[in-house]
Amino acid sequence: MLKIELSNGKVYEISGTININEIVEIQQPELAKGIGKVFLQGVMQDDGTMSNELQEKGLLPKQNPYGLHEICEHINDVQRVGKIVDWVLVEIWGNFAQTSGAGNEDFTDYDLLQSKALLLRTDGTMIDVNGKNPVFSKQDGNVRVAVFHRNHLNVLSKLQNASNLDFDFSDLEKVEIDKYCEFLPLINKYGKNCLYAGDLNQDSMVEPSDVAIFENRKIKAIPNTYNVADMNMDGLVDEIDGTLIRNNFKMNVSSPCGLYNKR
Ligand SMILES: [Ca+2]
Ligand SMILES: [Ca+2]
Repeated sequence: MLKIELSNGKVYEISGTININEIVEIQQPELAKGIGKVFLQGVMQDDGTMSNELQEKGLLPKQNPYGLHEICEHINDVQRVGKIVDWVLVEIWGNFAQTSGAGNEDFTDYDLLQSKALLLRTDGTMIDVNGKNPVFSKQDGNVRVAVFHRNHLNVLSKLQNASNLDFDFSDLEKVEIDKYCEFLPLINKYGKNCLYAGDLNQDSMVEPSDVAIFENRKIKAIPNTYNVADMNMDGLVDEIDGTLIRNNFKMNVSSPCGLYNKR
């Protein structure tokens, strides 16, 4: 009896005789492992971890909110998947080229090479839907890693070798700084460098249109739902969220990804 476990978790047993000469080795694509860490301002707690209140309330969606294929059937089951804050989106950018007339030449033009929806744990690490460290197809040359969250400002890594991806965004040294923005792309909260809360329309800036979306959502909000305007992720849209977005809006923060975001 031969037992085979597939990457989707299904297990098959094969009985009978297998002719070894008929077995064909499948060529696996080269893979690049990624080590990722990111913190979100809205859910930081004073012990330096993030809240998983949405998960505790059973409000996290099985289908990721970024339109990708990843699904996690048991996302709200702490015993099975651990403490999960929310979904995040990780993109690998490469083939950078200058274009005329724009400012930040290093990422003015690029190819979006890969996208993955990952699960963000309360300690800031990111895992795939099978609970493993994320793995990406290997690329040639240098790449940047961008991390997006549905109601926080995104972040972009410095150029790095594609074979061993490092997107530990708790370390400011690894983060691309926008030379046209007077603020750093991360905000320190409880000792951790965090993504800014408030980019509800995902245009890589926290600006008046985000506040308008918040106000509109607040009026219509149904308690205990998964709502983009719920930045502290407690299941409610109220003035705790409003204060977060207004404080960041006054700072006019933006991300280097912003002007060149291809999604
Ligand atoms: Ca925005
Ligand atoms: Ca809230």
